[in-house]
Amino acid sequence: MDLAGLGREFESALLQINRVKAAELFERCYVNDNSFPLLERLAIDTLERIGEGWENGTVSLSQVYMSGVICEELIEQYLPKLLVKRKIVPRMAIGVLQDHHGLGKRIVCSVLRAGGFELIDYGQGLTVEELVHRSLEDKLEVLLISTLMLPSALKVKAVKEALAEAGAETKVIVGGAPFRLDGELWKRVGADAFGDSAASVVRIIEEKTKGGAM
Ligand code: B12
Repeated sequence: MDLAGLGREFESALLQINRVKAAELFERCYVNDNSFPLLERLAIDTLERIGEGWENGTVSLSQVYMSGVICEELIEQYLPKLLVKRKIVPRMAIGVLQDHHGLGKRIVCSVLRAGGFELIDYGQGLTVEELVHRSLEDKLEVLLISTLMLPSALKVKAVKEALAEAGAETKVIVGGAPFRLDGELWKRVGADAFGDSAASVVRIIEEKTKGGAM
């Protein structure tokens, strides 16, 4: 399959807000190997290019917004639905720090749930204080933080420090565009790990928690 060509067609369908065409292309990508990671790649790479188009003035904010909405609808339909056995350890939650880019968080959340993991969804637009308070209240072992904007990503440091001050040993795993663009950023903000996609999350959690036992 010519993934680059499919990506260009998908981008054009999104920019024209053509849901039918976008769905048809998504399905074409899916039937090729029945894998979620490939669909995830198609959505992320395309939205990234659209984001760049917005940055250099060739794409409007409404097109960016509608592209995000359409991708969200499509991904929702294709998320892996095969639940095996629920894993209740580690105690885990996910939230978007400061900003309101919720799609990545939603995907990570759904992929983990589809993989049998229990996790709490704290939602988006959270302050450092809210995130820390809820993590302590829920006695989390793993806190997943998604951020799409650099100022929000830098706030992870404050979350980590506040958790340490409170004596919590919660592992903080981060993801989102700023961490993908700067491969060392997660270390600078004191996170315990970084994942570049939803597909990578299960492996990281298993590594960080030795398969659940902390
Ligand atoms: C769609 C989009 C929007 C939509 C959001 C719709 C929604 N419901 O989420 C709308 C139009 C609303 C929007 C608004 C804004 N946006 Co915007 N947006 C984007 C865009 C184009 C795509 C983001 C996206 O949805 N990607 C697809 C998802 C699936 O990918 P993802 O989030 O990266 O998640 C994947 C991985 O990163 C990973 N992952 C994500 N989280 C986590 C967490 C963990 C723990 C792990 C392990 C993995 C993981 O797994 C996910 C699945 O694979 C990006 C461009 C980009 N390069 O990302 C800009 C971008 C993020 N936006 C940006 C900006 C500036 C804004 C606005 C401030 C614009 C404005 N002036 O109003 C507002 C702010 C809104 C707010 N307060 O939060 C900038 C941020 C720049 C910066 N350096 O900080 C970007 C980078 C665009 C740009 N190049 O300028 N945006």
